Amino acid sequence: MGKAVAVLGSSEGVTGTIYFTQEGDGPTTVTGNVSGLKPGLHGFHVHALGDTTNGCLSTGPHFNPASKDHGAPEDEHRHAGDLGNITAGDDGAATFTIADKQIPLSGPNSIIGRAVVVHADPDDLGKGGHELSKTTGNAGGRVACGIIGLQG
Ligand SMILES: [Cu+2]
Ligand SMILES: [Zn+2]
Repeated sequence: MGKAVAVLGSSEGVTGTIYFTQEGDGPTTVTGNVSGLKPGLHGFHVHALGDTTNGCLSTGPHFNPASKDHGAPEDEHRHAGDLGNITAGDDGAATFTIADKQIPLSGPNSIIGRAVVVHADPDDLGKGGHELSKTTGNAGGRVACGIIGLQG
């Protein structure tokens, strides 16, 4: 069993911890608790770089080893890092479990050492018709992020 964790950092009062587990070559299960969000949907992605020297801005674009357009998690054409949206309740807290096959914890497309990012706005999943829909889902600012590290 592979295990990883990312502790979110934020300049906007968002806190949270995201856990990743993977059994063999199976899907990776992502479980998280994030608080301090505005209620509603928030884009949630793996970004390419584990660099937070300039806050979440320096985590680079969505992790995209296959050079595809942005999409929904269930789409064939998506970035590997496209995990869709998480939903915050009226209390600003989001608790979620996501299973995904494109974010392994080992091998050439491993997400270890990259970053998980929570956005200010909903991810339109590539379908919003905005000029940013096919690259970022027009999900707005990066309100929290954390580097994904292996866990013992
Ligand atoms: Cu993102
Ligand atoms: Zn994307």
